[in-house]
Amino acid sequence: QASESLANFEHKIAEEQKIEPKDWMPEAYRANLIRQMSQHAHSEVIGMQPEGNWITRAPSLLRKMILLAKVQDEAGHGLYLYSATETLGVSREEMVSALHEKKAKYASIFNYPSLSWADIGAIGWLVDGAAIVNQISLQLTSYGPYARAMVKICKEESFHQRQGYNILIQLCEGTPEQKLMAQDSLNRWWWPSLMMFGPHDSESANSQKSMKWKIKRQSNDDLRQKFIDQTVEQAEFLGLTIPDPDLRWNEERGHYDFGEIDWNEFKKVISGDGHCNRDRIKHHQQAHKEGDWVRAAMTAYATKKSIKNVA
Ligand code: FAQ
Repeated sequence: QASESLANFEHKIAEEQKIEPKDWMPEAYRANLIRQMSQHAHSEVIGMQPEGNWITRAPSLLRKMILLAKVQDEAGHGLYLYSATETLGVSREEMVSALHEKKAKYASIFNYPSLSWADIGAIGWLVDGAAIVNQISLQLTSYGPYARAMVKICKEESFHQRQGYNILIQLCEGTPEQKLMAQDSLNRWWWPSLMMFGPHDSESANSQKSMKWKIKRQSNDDLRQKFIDQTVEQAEFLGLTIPDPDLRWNEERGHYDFGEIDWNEFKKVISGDGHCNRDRIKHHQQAHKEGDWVRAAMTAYATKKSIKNVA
């Protein structure tokens, strides 16, 4: 029976068919998906904080409305992803507790502070830009609910990326001080954006299994290279300089060569010791606590409604 289920599962993976919530799946596949998807959901939600920080200080009503909509979209992405993860048999409470207890990670990038308005441009351009490269690839992931969530999320991220780039175009066409502000943001966000793709393939503990089961479709290094190749030209258009003296076109490879990432910094940030790790978790814990009454009211309402329906 068990070997038949496994053969069926492997056949579906080989044939590019989606695995659905009620299908049999190896426990390690389920656990790996819960790990990646819940961390993805946490990233979307924690990712609201650096931008939320600028809603009250956006330079115009229009920019404020756009930013507000974008941050709300991120909350929505978190919700799709939590719901998709729940189909694997884990509860939202368990996932949030794992985040609060620092057992579950979230994208390292959100532990950097957003210091200027230009950072909101850089987050949209680079952080959403990197997220899209990764998520386009995940549209083809083998788990159905995850793949379908990615389709909608990618469309919205695409709007986010453009709004960020648009902020930077405006700053780069502005005063010399504004252009300097844009360059300063690029200087600070470039390397952390490259870290979003994770460690080198040779160091990536989860990749082998994830690639075999088609949870991941392209490797960390391949996606990072794709992001760099498409972003260099965008920086040139803005007239900004990417802070990497080793960055140059390699005719033979047909890709840009680039310098080494500071992996010590990466490790430090993912182990909880970045600029903002403590603040981000503290803020989430506080907001979660303040939302207690909303959850209690919703539960009470649902109970009342179900009693009425029975009557
Ligand atoms: N940050 O073995 P691998 C967004 C961890 S969405 C923190 O290579 P894997 C939207 C990794 O978890 C951004 N931790 O891991 C937005 C593992 O630890 P574990 C989020 C990282 O899973 C924009 C360990 O290192 N996107 O930004 C990072 O095969 C603007 C070893 O690594 C996703 O989550 C990192 N950068 O590959 C929102 C996409 N990299 O779990 C607001 C889905 C690695 O064993 C504003 N996720 N680690 O304890 C993925 O594609 C993969 O999980 C990777 C990592 C590629 C991130």
